[in-house]
Amino acid sequence: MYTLENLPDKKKLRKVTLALIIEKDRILLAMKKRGFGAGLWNGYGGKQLPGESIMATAKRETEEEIGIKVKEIEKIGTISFFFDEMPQDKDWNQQVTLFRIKKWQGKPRESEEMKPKWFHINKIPFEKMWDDDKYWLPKILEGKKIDATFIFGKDQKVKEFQINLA
Ligand code: 6U4
Repeated sequence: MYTLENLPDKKKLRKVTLALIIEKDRILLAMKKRGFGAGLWNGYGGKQLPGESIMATAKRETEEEIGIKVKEIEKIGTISFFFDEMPQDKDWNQQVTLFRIKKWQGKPRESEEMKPKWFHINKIPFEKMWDDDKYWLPKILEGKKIDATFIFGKDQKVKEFQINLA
């Protein structure tokens, strides 16, 4: 069982990206249609490929998943996830690098993996998102940068967490 005081080396975690578009009063989320987090609204992103910078991963995955061309992107945080209850053979533990897309071209469109949709920032569907999002996303909406760690226990619920401002 993981605790915040007893975690494996974060450097060894598998690296993935998560990107968001946030405007004055709205945010573009996307419904994950398959794989990790299917059925949940989330940012767009995925696994870093060998030899690829993490920023290039964020751009590529966003383009693949919601069909826009990313022109300007900024790193806004890091979140490490550890899962107590999952089979250890599958690599559930992961480190997400979080990005905000500041300039892009095109119109968000549905792909095989995700279906994008704009939400008012006062109507974010936290009950249909990963359980951790309600803890950290409000800080991002306030313009803060974060360095966070989440430990998931039973039923994919957050058991313990820490959010540092970066
Ligand atoms: P493929 O191989 O593309 O089917 P898949 O298993 O669907 O992979 P992938 O690579 O798309 O997963 O990556 C998972 C995505 O989910 C990344 O964008 C990061 C994001 N993610 C993972 N855990 C999360 C969590 N607890 N909260 C959250 N996003 C999470 O908000």
